[in-house]
Amino acid sequence: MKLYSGALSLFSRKVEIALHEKGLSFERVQVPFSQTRGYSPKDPAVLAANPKGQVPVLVDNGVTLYDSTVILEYLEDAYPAPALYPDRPEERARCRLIDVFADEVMLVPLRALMHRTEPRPDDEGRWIANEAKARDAEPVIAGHFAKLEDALAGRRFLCGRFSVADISAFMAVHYARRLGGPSLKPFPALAAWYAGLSERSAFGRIVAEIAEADRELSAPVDGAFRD
Ligand SMILES: N[C@@H](CCC(=O)N[C@@H](CS)C(=O)NCC(=O)O)C(=O)O
Repeated sequence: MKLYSGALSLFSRKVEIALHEKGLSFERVQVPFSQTRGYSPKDPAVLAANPKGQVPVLVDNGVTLYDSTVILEYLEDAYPAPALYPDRPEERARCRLIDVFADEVMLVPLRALMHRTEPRPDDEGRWIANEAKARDAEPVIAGHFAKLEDALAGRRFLCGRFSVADISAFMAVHYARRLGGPSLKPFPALAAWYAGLSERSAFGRIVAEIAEADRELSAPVDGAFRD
């Protein structure tokens, strides 16, 4: 199995956590990335496999797939144990909705924070304008944290047992923290869930690898991982 991945790609790291949780070994190809040039030059294999030219791309048993959500569903079908989706259709659907919430809804305000890991522009006005957008995005992220807090009320995991919903939501929360987003303090259930997942070996390993990639590739972010 081969995974085309990015060292700071939230979606690639989501797939890597799932592969580790399932105990699957894989060859990882890290595509080039820099904070100034983004994902370039593009790996020809990624361009051939994905019309969007994005990572992650998974190649396994003659199947080539893109999009982290599609890849996770394939992994579940091809390698069912341990399961990363609940059993009951309603719970499976809920789990998929949380995955979409993390990937597509939480990502929107998170994007506004991403300029913080880029080198500070010479033009101070540009930095101030970017930072104003980031500040506007922070309460939106806190609102998303509140939704996860509600979903976690009285539960250890988001969908009954540990699932893809936890992986996807963890990645969005982790990126918010990495990018100096809102504190988890007002959200005790979310904070406990986040701390508990961080102790799983698959998560701890990826969190450490992202931190190492940040030391090499990213500008330090004020307020990262506060509280
Ligand atoms: N919905 C896709 C999003 C993938 C995505 O946005 N990948 C980013 C890295 S996190 C990428 O390759 N960006 C490069 C580009 O868009 O050119 C997924 O879940 O895999």
